[in-house]
Amino acid sequence: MTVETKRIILHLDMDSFYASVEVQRRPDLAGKPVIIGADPKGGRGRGVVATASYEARKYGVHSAMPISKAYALCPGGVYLPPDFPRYAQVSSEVMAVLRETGFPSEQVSIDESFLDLTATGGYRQAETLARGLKTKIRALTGLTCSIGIGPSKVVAKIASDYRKPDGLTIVPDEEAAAFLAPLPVWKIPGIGPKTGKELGAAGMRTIGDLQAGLEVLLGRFGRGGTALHRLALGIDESEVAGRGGPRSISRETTFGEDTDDPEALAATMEGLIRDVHRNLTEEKYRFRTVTVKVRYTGFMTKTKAHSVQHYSDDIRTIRTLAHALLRDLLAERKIRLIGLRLSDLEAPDQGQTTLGI
Ligand code: TTP
Ligand code: CA
Repeated sequence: MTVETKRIILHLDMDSFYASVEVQRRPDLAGKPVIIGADPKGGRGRGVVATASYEARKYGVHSAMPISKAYALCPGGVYLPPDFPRYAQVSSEVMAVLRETGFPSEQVSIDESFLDLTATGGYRQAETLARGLKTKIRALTGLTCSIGIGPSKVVAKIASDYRKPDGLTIVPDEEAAAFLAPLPVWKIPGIGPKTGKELGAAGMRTIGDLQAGLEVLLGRFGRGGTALHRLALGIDESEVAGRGGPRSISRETTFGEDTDDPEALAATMEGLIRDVHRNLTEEKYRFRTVTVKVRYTGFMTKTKAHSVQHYSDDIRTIRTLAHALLRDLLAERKIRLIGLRLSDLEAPDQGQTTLGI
């Protein structure tokens, strides 16, 4: 018979990350609405908002919103272009603090990571560790983060988002289902607008509705319904992978005006190649897969990828593949945006095992 150990999982997420990094190095921006993203060009700019400070969010500005809309909502805001190398640097400082705890950690984005704290022995010890992390990250970087602790990744992630900024939310196993019940269904990672709408049409708006609706979920989603029902109860067996580091490195550029000029496209791609390669070598990673994304006039988007047999950090490999993939994606239409991603990454310390404590 196997005895199931109850796990204690922590999820940490930096608060308004890019914007906070900018405010940190320019204290005169503190308390102001700060918006990071494309140049608004007095309201006629193209491209989107990467993130906004909490002050700017009060105006309704948020990530992925067209920059022109952000400008209409908040013309008095401070608009800054992203400084990716700086954010990558701060991110690695934060992630190093998490790794130094010695507990298994899994970085899931530039500013988010899970830790498996089961070995601390209890929620009280996990809470002490979480407070220590907040203090250390603040002392080192000047930034705040929000932390959730729970019995699974899904609960920890939803809990870290529950009280922001500078939050700490602890949800022990026996409270997980009741904690989740009143929250809207889209708080569950993976439920996008489409599934959210479909669930809403079936009368399911809160996670509690999902908890009580196994029959309906099975009818609508088949076996996927069981998985969704379990997530709604906070049950999620997925493990903290135990490896740090990003899953991919990517950059994209939106053109000021849609273009089909091969030279302009190639020149822009060259810039993206250098950026992702710089980031790759700074992190001492190697990649196996190169993906090019193209968004055509009218928003249709296509991607094409190619994987090489052996891990590489060679800029010439990236260059050859990126330009070839881009050529394959050229169509009769003009292009609004191109992007480049390196994935299947190998971390410098991959292969070494993480010590439990
Ligand atoms: P998030 O963690 O989603 O957002 P955030 O840290 O800015 O704010 P919050 O306090 O709500 O966590 O994303 C982390 C960074 O990733 C964010 O600072 C900017 C970048 N980002 C984009 O560039 N585009 C996007 O659409 C999103 C969501 C994030
Ligand atoms: Ca964040």
